Amino acid sequence: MKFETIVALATPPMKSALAIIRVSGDDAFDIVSKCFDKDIRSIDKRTLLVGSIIDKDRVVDDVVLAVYKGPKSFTGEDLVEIICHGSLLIANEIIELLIANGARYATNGEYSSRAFLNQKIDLIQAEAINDVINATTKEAKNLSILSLKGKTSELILPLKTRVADILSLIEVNIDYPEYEDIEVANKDKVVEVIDELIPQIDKLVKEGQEGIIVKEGIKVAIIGKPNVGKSSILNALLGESKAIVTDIAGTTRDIVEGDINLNGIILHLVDTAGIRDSSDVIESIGIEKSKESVEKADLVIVVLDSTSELDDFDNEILDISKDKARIVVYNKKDQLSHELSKDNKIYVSALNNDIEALKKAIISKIGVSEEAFSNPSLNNTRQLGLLKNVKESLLKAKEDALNDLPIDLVSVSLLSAYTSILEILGESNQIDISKEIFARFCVGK
Ligand SMILES: Nc1nc2c(ncn2[C@@H]2O[C@H](COP(=O)(O)OP(=O)(O)OP(=O)(O)O)[C@@H](O)[C@H]2O)c(=O)[nH]1
Ligand SMILES: [Mg+2]
Repeated sequence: MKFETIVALATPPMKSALAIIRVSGDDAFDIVSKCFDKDIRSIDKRTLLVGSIIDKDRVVDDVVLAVYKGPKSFTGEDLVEIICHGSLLIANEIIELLIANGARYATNGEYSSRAFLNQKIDLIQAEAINDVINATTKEAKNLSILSLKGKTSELILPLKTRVADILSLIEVNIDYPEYEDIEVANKDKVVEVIDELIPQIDKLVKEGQEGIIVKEGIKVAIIGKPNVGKSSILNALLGESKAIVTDIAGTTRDIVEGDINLNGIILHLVDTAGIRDSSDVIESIGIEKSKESVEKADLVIVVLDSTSELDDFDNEILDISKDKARIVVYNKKDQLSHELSKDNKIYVSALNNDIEALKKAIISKIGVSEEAFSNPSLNNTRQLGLLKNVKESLLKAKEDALNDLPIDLVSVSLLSAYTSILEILGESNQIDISKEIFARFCVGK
């Protein structure tokens, strides 16, 4: 397969001391040689060169070249990094020159996809590159770096091996029944292996879900009647007066959003319009949005006024949030005279910035373990979705085995579990599964 030579600016498109232009592909050395004052075509190992980019006889810029001979490069192909002066004019001129000599602009993520296609990285690592760049907390960045280093991929290798073991045993039993020295792949064996794998998958799913929370944070909707102090709670959590607070019921009409980092987890907070019956058109739209934000939230904070009895609106709010992960919080505790510590309710005073109890409740409700911050996990929805497919296929195989279906039919579901495992790693299109399986046996030797 021939790879076209691609070029792009690897540094941000702004004025800086230096800029880096990356050129990668089968003709990278050829094309760069046409624009550089030295011929780099015969370079066969990683080399650093100083020289000039030349357009006809004119020097465009004095540069440093980092030359990587494939496959020992990020993309796995011949790759050159041109370190030039950090003016956009210069960088663009060099890129245009490379294009005029046969390169083309790289599309988004094309360097990583080349690295994947050339099997320098697997799909989990390719996804991690993006995650590292987009991480908003130190914890999220650390997790993504673990994935980039291949630690996440290692998590599913034992699973892959075990399913391949049982699959190949079945295949060998079917295809070579005359082999007496090979273990029999019967129904009990299949059930035994699956029973061993399911708890491991459940653990990976749980850790993955926690990893997603560390990486992406959670959406938290603050809901309640007008005037109970929702916006005051938002402001107290954010540590700034972002939402307008007044004693007029119906102050907040639209959604007000803000993010905080609570113990390493990003909370995407959403303050909403107070829920009540309203004839005001604008307020009514706001109330609809409040109800929608309950649907979208991962966690709902229901705010009640601790100085008054619950009314129909409070009950409606408790009802619409009853199936969600939620925390019910009693605000305005500064106005209460009775002893609070006797009941298990969460009391706060947003007015006095006294919201520690709420913060603690949020942390405990999110329930992310310490390990989720430092251990690798399958932490994106694609990986987790496929992992769930693996589990379903294995359960189907177990059911078929228990129903005494012929073993070759049982193996259909096992094969589908195996394919999903390969898909997690992005290997399903590259590897001939039967070859992979039979590589384990020396049948016919
Ligand atoms: N005493 C006391 N007053 C509070 C507390 N929290 C909020 N308030 C007051 O209650 C009133 C309403 O507060 P907001 O934060 O605007 O209430 P809200 O729930 O956002 O109201 P809407 O936007 O109208 O739905 C304001 O006068 C606040 O100062 C508190 O903890 N104690
Ligand atoms: Mg408000």
